[in-house]
Amino acid sequence: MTHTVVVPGSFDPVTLGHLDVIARAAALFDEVVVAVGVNASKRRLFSAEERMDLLRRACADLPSVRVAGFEGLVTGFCAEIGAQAIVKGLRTAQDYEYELPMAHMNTRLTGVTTLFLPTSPEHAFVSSSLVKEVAAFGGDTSAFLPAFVHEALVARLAERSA
Ligand code: COD
Repeated sequence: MTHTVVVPGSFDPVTLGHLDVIARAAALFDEVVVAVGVNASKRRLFSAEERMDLLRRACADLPSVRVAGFEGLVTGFCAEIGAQAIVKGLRTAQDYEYELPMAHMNTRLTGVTTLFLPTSPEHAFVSSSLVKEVAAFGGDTSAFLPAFVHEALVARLAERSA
């Protein structure tokens, strides 16, 4: 039996913290589908296509990882592709408190199980939103992102402020 897991997120943009979780999931399961939430009502810095493109480049050296977009509930996407589990990264106790009710709800909805992987300590404070905030005020975020994502972020923020 092939074990397929879904790593869902906004990935606006993908960080080294996300990639750490994706790579560790890839080492544990046959197939990892990185699922990018395409929620039209939410304002994002990067479009869904851009976020998926950056993720594909970032995961190019992980052959068992593929990137897809999903709309609606993550449970619906898992059922559609036959995934056995959802994998989430846990950075802090707040992440756990936020994620646990979602994990229970998702199991209640379709039976899908959520697995939590603790973040590597060096990435525990990294989030897309914090990285965007630091970059927007001119701080150096290159240590938290793949080089081409850092370039895309700096370019996008420059466009926005022009
Ligand atoms: N280290 C490790 N893990 C990290 C790091 C880091 N530095 N940064 C983020 N992560 C993990 C997060 O904990 C999360 O598990 C994942 O990476 C994605 O993070 P983000 O910030 O890109 O994505 P979110 O949290 O905005 O994604 C939200 C979803 C799209 C997954 C969620 O809203 C969702 O499932 N939406 C669909 C509707 C749905 O099904 N809702 C649930 C109802 S119960």
